Amino acid sequence: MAIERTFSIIKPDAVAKNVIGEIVSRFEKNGLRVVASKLLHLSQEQAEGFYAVHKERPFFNDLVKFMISGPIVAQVLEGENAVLKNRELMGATNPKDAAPGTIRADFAESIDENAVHGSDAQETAKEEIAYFFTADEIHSRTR
Ligand code: RTP
Ligand code: MG
Repeated sequence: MAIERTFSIIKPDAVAKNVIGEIVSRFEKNGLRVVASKLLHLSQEQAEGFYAVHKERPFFNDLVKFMISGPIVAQVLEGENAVLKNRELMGATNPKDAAPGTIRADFAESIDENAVHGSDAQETAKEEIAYFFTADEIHSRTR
């Protein structure tokens, strides 16, 4: 199976809860490797740009407000089937629907504050990675 990359955000609620390490540990234990990582506090413009696809949705303003409410961890994860694997580890968008043992079931409080973001397809992963990282900030094992 091909090695893929995906983009992950540990959102402000999870950073505030001090569970960065626990979340990263789940990635590592499940065959995903951190190949780029930065802690940052998004500006409103950065958050609006990242979530531009949701611009017309009713939750857009609240989402942006939440995403700039504190620092986040932006990461590139690499591994077999990385996009899908990360989505499985994250669990459903609404933590109430998330399977037991998933990151959102264990660390998220609500659909608005749901601990993590993960790319939903290989194409969006490429775009999201490029939004946050330059090529020389990514240190692939396979390079
Ligand atoms: P993400 O992009 O954060 O990985 O989450 P996702 O694919 O599971 O969900 P998506 O549909 O892309 O929505 C992005 C984020 O917007 C918030 N949301 N709120 N109140 C609502 O109905 C609602 N729907 C979505 C969530 O925080 C979701 O993660
Ligand atoms: Mg999404």
